[in-house]
Amino acid sequence: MAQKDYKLWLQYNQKTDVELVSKYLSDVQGIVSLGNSETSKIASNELKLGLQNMLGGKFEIKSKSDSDKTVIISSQALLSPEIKKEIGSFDQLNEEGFIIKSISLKGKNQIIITGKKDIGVLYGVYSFLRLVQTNKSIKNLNIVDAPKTNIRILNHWDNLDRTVERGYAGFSLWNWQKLPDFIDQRYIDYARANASIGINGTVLTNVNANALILTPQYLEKVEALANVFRPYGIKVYLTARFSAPIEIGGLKTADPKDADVANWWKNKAKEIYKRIPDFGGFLVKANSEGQPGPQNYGRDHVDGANMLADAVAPFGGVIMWRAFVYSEHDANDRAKQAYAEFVPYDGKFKDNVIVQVKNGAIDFQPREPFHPMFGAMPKTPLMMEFQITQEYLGFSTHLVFLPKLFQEVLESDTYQKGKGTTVAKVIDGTITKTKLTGIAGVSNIGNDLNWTGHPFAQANWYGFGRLAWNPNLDSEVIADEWLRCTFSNDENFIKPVKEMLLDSREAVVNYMTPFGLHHIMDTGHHYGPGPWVSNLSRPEWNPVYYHKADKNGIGFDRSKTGTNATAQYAPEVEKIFDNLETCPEKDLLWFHHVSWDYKLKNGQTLWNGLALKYEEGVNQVKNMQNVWNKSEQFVDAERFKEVQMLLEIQYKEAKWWRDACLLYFQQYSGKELPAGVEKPTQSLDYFQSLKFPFAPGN
Ligand code: GCV
Repeated sequence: MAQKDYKLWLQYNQKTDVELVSKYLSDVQGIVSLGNSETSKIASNELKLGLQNMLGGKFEIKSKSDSDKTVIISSQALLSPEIKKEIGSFDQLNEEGFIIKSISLKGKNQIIITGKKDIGVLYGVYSFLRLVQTNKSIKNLNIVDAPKTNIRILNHWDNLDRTVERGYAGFSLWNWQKLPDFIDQRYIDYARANASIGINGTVLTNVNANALILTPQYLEKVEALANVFRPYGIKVYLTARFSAPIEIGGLKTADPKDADVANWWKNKAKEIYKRIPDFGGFLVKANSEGQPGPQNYGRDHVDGANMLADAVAPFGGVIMWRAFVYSEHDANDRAKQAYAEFVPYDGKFKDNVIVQVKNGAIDFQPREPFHPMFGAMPKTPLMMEFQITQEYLGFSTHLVFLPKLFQEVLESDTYQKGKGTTVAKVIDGTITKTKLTGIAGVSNIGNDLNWTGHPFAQANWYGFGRLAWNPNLDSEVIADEWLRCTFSNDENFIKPVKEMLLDSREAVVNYMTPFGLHHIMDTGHHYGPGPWVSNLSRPEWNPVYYHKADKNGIGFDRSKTGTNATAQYAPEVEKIFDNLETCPEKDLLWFHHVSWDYKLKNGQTLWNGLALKYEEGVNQVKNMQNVWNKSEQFVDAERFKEVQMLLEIQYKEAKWWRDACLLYFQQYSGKELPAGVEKPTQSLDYFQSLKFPFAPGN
C-alpha cells in the first residue's frame, strides 16, 4: 500500500525494454567508489540501488577501478592523476557542482562522476540516475553542472505541536516528543529526496515562531535532525522569535540596541553552534502580522537583522530576514508597503544577511506580477520566497503544477540594469554580484503517506528544488523529468499528461482569479471563493479591498490615477503596467479599475470575457479529467484512483468558484452571463452561507 506514492520521483522502475537495457549495460556494469565518507557511501549505495532496480543484475561496489565499464565516483582529491588529466579543469565548479564524463583509460571505458566535494559527487549521482530514469543516453557524457544559488531551502511552517500552518498533507514530520532518541526513517527519506533535487537547507520551524525551539530541551532534538541531514548536504536553520530574550532569556527587553540583548543572542548562537557546527542560521519574520520585532523598540529592520547577523557571523551563519510586511496603521496600498519600507535600507544590511522576498507584493496568489523589490535593491542580496504549499491554490486537493508559476516570475524582466535583468538574474547574483544567493520554498510536506497530500503536489516539491538549483530551467523540462521518474516513460502517457501539467496553472488562475484578480478567497482559511467578505478587522484582509467591484467596473487602480504602485517598477516596466492599453491582460485588474464594458483584445467586453475565463477554467479541469482517465494503463491502480477522485473534487470546486464569483460580481455589472457560460445551479446566498470551521492549515 502506498509504496509507490511514498517513493516520490525515486521509483527506479525496472526497465522492460530489453534493447534499452542492453544498451545501458554496454556502458555500465559496475560501480567503483573511491571515498568512504558517509556522503560517499550514500552516493554509492544510491547508485547501486538505482542501477540494480532499473537494469537488473548485481552492481557490486568496489573500491578499485580495475575493470571495464564502471561508474567511478569520487571527489576530486581521490582521483588518480591519470583520471584528473582526462577530466581537465575543475575551475568551473563551485563546492557543490559536479562533472560526469565518459573517459577511456588504458583501453577501458569508464564514466567518472566527480566534484570538488563529496556532496557534489552525490548530486552527480542523482543527475546520472535521472538520465537512466528518463531513458536518456549515457554515451559520451560530458556534463558540467553546478547550482546557481547557494541557499536552496525549504521553509517549514511547522509548529511544535506538529500542526502545520497552511499545511495540507497531515501533521509535521518532526516528532519532537520522540526526538532526539527516536530517528524516524522518514527523516532519512526526507533528506534523501531533498538531496536528489539539490535542496541544501531546511528551516524546521514556522516563521510565526515559538521561542521554545531555542531552549536546550529542543536544541538537543534539532541537533539529532541535523546529524541525520548532514551527510545529505542539508543544513538546519531555525526561526528566531525576536522576543526570545524575554520569553526564554529572562530579560526585560528584546531591543536590538540593548547590549544584554545582543549578548544573549551571541551566547545563544554559541550554544547552538557547539551542538551543530554547520548550523545554517536564522529565518526571521519580524513586525509582520503581529510578530514581535525591532520596531517594538523604535528600531528598524536593519537594526534587528544586523544584531542577529553579528551573533551568527563568527560561525559562518546567515540571517534570512523576511520582507513580508504590511501594517494596519498604514493606509497605503498593501502592495506598496514592503517596498516602501525596505528599499531605503538597500546596502545597509551586514554581509551575512539576505532579505527574503515573496514572489509577489501581496501573498502567493495564483498569479501576481513580480515583486517590485526585485528590481530595486541592487546592493542587497535578495532571496526568493515561493510557496509550494497551495494556501491560495486549492490546498492539496487541486492539481496545479507550480513550476509554471515559478518560471513566470523568474523570467520577468525587472529592467533594473536594462533589458534582460530578469528576476532569476537578480536572485542568482548575476546582476547584483552578491555572494549570498538563495531561493526558499514554503514546504508542502507533511506526514501523509504520500508526503504532499496530492500525488501531483510532489511535482511542486520536485520542481522547486530543480529551479532552486537552476532558476533558468524550463518548466516543461521539469514536468517531463518528473513524470518519467515518478510514473512512466511511455510517450503515450508523457505527452498528454505533460500538457495537462503545463496547463494546470492557467486553469486555476482562470477558475479562481482571472485577469489579475487576487485575494478573493474566503476568509482565514482561504478555502474556496469569498469575494463578498468585508467584515475583517483589517481592511487589507478583506477580498473587497482587492477587487473593488462596483457599478462602474472592477479592479484595483494601482496606476498613476490610483495608488501609483506602478511607480515602484523600473520606468520601462512602469510604463507597460501603468497604461491600460499596454498592461498585459493577465494582470489587468491588478493594476487597473476597468469598466465592465471595456473592450478586451479579443473584442469581448470585460464582463463577458471574465465570465468566459471562469468557464474556460472549469472546462480545463474537465479536460484534465479526460486526460487522466485515459492514463489508467500507465499508472498503478492506487495512484490512478487517488488522482481521479481528487480531480473530481477539483472539478466540483472549479464550478463552485465560477458560480460564486460570477453571481457576486453580477450584482455590480448588472449584466447577463454570455452564451457559453453555464448557469449557476445555486444562489449567491447559498454560496455565502457555506462555512468551513475545520478547514485545514488555519
Ligand atoms: C506564516 C500569509 C499566510 C500566513 C503566513 C504569512 C507569512 O499571510 O496566510 O499563514 O504566516 O503569510 O508568510 O508570514
